Order: sequence, then structure tokens, then C-alpha cells
Amino acid sequence: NAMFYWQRSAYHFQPQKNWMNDPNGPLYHKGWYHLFYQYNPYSAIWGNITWGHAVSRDLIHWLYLPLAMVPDRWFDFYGVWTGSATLLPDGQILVLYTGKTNESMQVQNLAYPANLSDPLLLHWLKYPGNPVMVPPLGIQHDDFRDPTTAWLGHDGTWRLTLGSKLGMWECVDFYPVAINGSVALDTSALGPGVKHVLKASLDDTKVDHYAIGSYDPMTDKWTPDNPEEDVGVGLKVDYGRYYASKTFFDHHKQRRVLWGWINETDTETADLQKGWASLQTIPRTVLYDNKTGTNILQWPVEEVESLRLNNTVFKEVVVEPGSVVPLDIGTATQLDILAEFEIEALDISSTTNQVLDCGGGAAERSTYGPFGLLVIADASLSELTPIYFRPLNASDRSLRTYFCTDTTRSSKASDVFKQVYGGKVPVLDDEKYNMRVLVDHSIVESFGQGGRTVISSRIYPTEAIYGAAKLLLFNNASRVNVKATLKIWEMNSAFIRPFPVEGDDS
Ligand code: DQQ
Repeated sequence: NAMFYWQRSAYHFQPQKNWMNDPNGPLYHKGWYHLFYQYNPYSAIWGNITWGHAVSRDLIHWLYLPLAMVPDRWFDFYGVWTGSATLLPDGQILVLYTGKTNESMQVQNLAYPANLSDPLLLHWLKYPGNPVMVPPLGIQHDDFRDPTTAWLGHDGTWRLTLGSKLGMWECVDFYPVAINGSVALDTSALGPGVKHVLKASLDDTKVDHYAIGSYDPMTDKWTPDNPEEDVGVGLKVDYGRYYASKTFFDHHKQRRVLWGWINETDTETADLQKGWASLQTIPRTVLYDNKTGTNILQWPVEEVESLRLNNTVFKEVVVEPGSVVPLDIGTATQLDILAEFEIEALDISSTTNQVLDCGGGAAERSTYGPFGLLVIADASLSELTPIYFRPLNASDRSLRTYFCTDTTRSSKASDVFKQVYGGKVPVLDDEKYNMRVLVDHSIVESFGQGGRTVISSRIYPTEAIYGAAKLLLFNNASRVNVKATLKIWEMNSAFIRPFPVEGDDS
């Protein structure tokens, strides 16, 4: 549909048409990254859920493949729901997924590639003895789903975790991180020097929450480092429009890679009109942040840098209180931005206490902020999306910083959901404020302080499209100048297209 065509992203994975939700069973096999995803082959809204399938050499350029699994057995009659892949030491690949049975019960099923020597893993077999797990006594038949990748205990037994109620935990993820912060670990890694991240997607709020803790393999108990930051009450994987994330260990590049689903914030009617819905984030590496010891670090996989074209550098641009500075970079719809900010003459003794959050948005001024970027803005600033830092005085006089995205003025359209997103971000004493922002038409992914706090958002501008989209700096601090240094790349488009398979003469 031409009217909505500009909303298609240029380098984010999205279905050619129809509805997509959770990433499923990501894995690397014989030179190819495989992404499966919850997919409705018939419509741009959720339903008839199958496993869509795509492959890539580099996590950026993708080939769509035929559906990997469709509901064709009694044990997945109402849907092939979310699941994960486990690579066994002997090279086998096992997938465990949730099936919704002919009686609407949620059960766990095994599947495996028909032919491991096929790098594209085109054909999948479902284990004839399925289901392999049914809801245990006391668990509702529709509250039992989304198995993780399995890990191997010292006793030789494979374990996995999955979600249930109180307050449905969907798409649980559970993985080790190295305390030294420099290497990624295989899912079965245990022992000293290892912590474990537990992540749950909370069905009632549609937020991915995580916490860092210790896993005792003898008792199979996980304990959060800080009980006040336990899963569901503390950190979010992403503070924006983001859900159902899942990691996998990429043994090819020895890294842990995180996928996440970015849903639309427009209406179902608009999705049906444009004929597709949802995107996946640019895959992100995940490491433990050994500088703060309190959070993970997320960063776009290095392969996205292969899309960088010409760059423009701005050095120490001074932005005065209450002002904006246009950045003359030409077309600003596909960008990779690195920005660093310094506050001039910071004197934190002289301010009053302020509300500790993102405020009412980028227009709400305080002593030290907000300051940052205006992305996807039109020339008259009738549409704009601020990505900003908001440093504030806590009652103990220490400075606390929030990293935020304000989508309330991102579109003149009235039938889109607009919100101020954000959360706290640790800024250490010797650090400047820094952000990385990936802009791709209708999606903005922002990484604060090297990926300590991350925000993804969907925006639907009506004016600030194609050549009309601009990039600016802004400073809404009431008292201080901000100095900004930036490096900005225009981004190429990725190839994301169908793979010609046998029998396909299109
Ligand atoms: N999506 C799947 C479920 C999962 C939910 C169904 C999360 O398996 O719990 O499409 O978005």
C-alpha cells in the first residue's frame, strides 16, 4: 500500500506482509543465522500462528524462507507458539515449542530438522511422541508456555525453564553472563565468575523485565543480587515498545545475541490497510556491565556497521538553554548516530529536589536538562521525537540521570499511541553522557551510556518523511549550556527478500 510505504523500515527485519510477533528459536548453523518468528500467514493481525523462517549470513541481510512449522497436529492444532532451540554437543538441533492443542491446552513439543546437512534447515519434523510436557497439577491449562533453551547440569541432565502464573510470565529467558564482562558464555556455562540473568515478559503490562542473580545448580534456585530489583519490579530490557525478547549463544562469533519484537503503536485498522505489522530490533550483543555491576549492556551487533555510508562529524557544538541547533546532514531517515554530551559548569549543590523520572516529556524543563537529539523532525518542528538525558538531584543531593524518548509529538496523526518512555541510567563520575541512536523511518532504537538503558520506539510521522526528515540538537535545561560532539552515518538499506526455492517460480 503506497500510502503507508514510507513506514517500512530499510534495515530492520520485518515480514514481507502480514503479522509477526515473538522471535523464536534463533540459532547459527553451517554459516547461516536462522530466525524463526510467530507469524500469521493470512492477516496483519495476530492469529493462525505458525513459525515463519528467515536466514542471514550476517544478521542484517535476510532471505525469507517457507514456513518452518504450521499447526497440523492435534498437539499444536490452535497454534505453533513460542519456543527455543538447543544445540546438543553431538551437533543435533532440538527445538522445544508450545503447542495449543485441539482442546486448547498449552503443551510443550519437540521438533528437529529433517536434514542437518541442509544449511537452510528447510524441513522440520515434529516428534511423534509429542507432547513431551503437559501442565502439571495445579497449573491452568492455558498458563504453561514458552520453553527456554536448555542447559546441561553437572549431573548430565538437561534443564529448561518456562513460564506460568501468578501474573503470567511469558517468554522467560535464562542465561549466564561472565562477571569480568569481556566474554559471552554458552547457555550451559556454570561455576565461579558466572552470574545468571532471568528475564520474563509480563503479560499484563507487556514489558520485558530482567534481573541479575546467582543460580545454584545443586538446588536449581536462582536468587537476585538485589531483592529490590527482582524480576518485574526492577530493570527493563528495553523501556520502549518491546516484548518477548530472547537470546542465543552464537558459537560462531562467541557472543550472546538478543532479539526483541517491536510492535506497532498505530491501530489494527491501519495495520490491515498497510498489510503488515511489527518489526524485530537490530540484534544486540549482551554482556554483564562490570563497571556498574548492576545491569547488562546491550549493543547493536557489529555487522550493522557494514551499512554505514558517508559520515559527518560535529565537534563541541554549544547548545544554550532553551535552544535547538539543526544538524545539516541531508536526509535523516536512515541514520546511525553516536553522540556525546557534556554539561558546562555543573554545580549540583544549588538546585532543588526534582521528580525522579522522564518528566512530562522533553518540554518539561529543569536545571540540567533535558538535552539530547530531535530525530525525525520536520522543518517547522510540528513533528519531532526527542531522545534525551535528564539529570536530576536526588534528595541525598547526588545526581541521578534518566534516559528517555518522548513520542508525544512524533506524529500529527491522532489515532496512534504516543508516550514518554524511559528509565534511570547509571552515569559514572568520570563519564560524559553518551547515546547511540539507530533511526530507520518509523523505528528508533536508542542506547544510553553504552547500552545500560535502551529504548525502542515506533513513530508514524506524517510530515517528517523521506527528505523532509531532519535531525537537531536541543537543550531544555534552564541553567546550563550543553556541549555536544557527534559522529553521524547515513545508513544503507539492507536486502531483505524472498529466497528462490525449488518449486517457487515467482
Ligand atoms: N506470544 C506467543 C506465546 C507467548 C506470546 C503466541 C508472547 O507463546 O506467550 O503468539 O507474545
